[in-house]
Amino acid sequence: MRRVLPFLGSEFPPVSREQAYFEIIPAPMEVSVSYGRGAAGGPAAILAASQQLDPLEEGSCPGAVGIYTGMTVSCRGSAAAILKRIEGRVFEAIRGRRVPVVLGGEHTVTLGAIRALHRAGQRLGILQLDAHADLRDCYEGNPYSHACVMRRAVEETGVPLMQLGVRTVCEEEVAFRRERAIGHRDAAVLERFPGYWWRPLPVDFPEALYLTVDVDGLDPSVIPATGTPVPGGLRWSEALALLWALSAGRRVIGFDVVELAPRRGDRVSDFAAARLVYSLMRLCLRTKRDFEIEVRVGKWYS
Ligand SMILES: [Mn+2]
Repeated sequence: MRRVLPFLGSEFPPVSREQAYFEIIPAPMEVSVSYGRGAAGGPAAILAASQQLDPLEEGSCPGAVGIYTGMTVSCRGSAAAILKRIEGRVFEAIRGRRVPVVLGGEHTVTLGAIRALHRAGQRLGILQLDAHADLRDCYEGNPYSHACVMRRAVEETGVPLMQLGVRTVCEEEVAFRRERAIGHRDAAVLERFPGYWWRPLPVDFPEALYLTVDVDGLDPSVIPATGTPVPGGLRWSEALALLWALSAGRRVIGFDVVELAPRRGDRVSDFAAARLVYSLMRLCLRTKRDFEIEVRVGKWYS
């Protein structure tokens, strides 16, 4: 584990872990990258770019509640070992009543976060913004590939899932969506029927939400630096409006931003990803009112 630049450390004095509302967990995992490489550089690039953010985000100041940036999770060893470390760090954050903010790394890191929330006894639903469904059973021989992460999460924990902005799927994924009644508002549908965006989540969708944002869910013109870019994604303001609309009346209890693969000379992508993190913090605080997570401490293991 190593120290990194604290998120928005340029604007806010450091807070202790105990005082913080948000805990940033840098997780530069890159085991299963299938096309472009570089996701391991994502967390450091986001933290560096965050130094250029302004403290005000559309009139509010999310950083005022305290952002603690934890040590970088060691991403050496097997996927199983890395996921266990991420799970431990996320569990620690929620046990301390902090909102976990995981920075990837490949999308697989999300599985560690979902396992931790599930172990804590938190009933939750996932909103996933992504170009891909990530519902394959196995990809390139690896069940922990980034192309399989949401399937693992659903199979292991039964968590309800809503997919947003997807625009490339395979037959196996379509079948799994049907079998598990996975909600999806794919990019093509959003494009053709914009009104469809504003439909609230199903009434039985859990009140507590975890957001997983694969930066390739946005259009590659917004964040080009990602391993598997796909044209036809959401624009910046569309993506945020969609997440705001769908989380209305619900609580966002944690989130991740994954798959930024920074490239030399491309400051647009790094800064957009950092701003995305800060915007999502603002979204979390909208629903701060009754932020509580029930944690069964007895189930904690070290
Ligand atoms: Mn993904």
